[in-house]
Amino acid sequence: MTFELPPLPYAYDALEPTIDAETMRLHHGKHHQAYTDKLNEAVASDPAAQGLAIEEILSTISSRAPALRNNGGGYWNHDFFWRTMRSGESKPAGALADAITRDFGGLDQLQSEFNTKGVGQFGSGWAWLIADGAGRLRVTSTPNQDNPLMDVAAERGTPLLANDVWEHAYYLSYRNDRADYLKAWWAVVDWEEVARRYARADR
Ligand code: MN3
Repeated sequence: MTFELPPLPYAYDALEPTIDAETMRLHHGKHHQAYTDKLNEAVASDPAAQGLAIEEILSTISSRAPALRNNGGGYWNHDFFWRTMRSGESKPAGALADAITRDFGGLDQLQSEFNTKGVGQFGSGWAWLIADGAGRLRVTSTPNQDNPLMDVAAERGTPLLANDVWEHAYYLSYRNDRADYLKAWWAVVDWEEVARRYARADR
């Protein structure tokens, strides 16, 4: 089995001006492609990983090679990230909106906590909104290409939403201002997709 680069679900310029087309072209066509290629190399050299779904590899990553952790994470995280976004603003609704109010007090508080996690992640990594086994929402962050599916993650759960805080995600438009990028990014979050993920989460 070979992993393939998933196509972007929209055009490179669809998220302008929040995320510029050149960043999207490089991020998908170069970075995500490289994680995909290196994941395939890592799987080819590890018989124990062959034939497994990417989620199975990630949930047992503590017993696997670092190349699978870095590139399997990079492969999965970016596909999830592209599908977290869309052109045009949306807002949380229904059961997801109720859970946000219950667990954070409201959307403003969720966003503020998430942005703080993203700014506070030292070096490269990701900020996440996850659901725990009881359906409660939490904000967390991971270093490098780790994610909350991995058995090495400090906080595990079902990922609902993620933002990439590696410099390659924002440097062309935002330079070194990660906080500014995190604040602006909410304009392209696809809350309908987040709600679908929440509806499917274990609880
Ligand atoms: Mn990235």
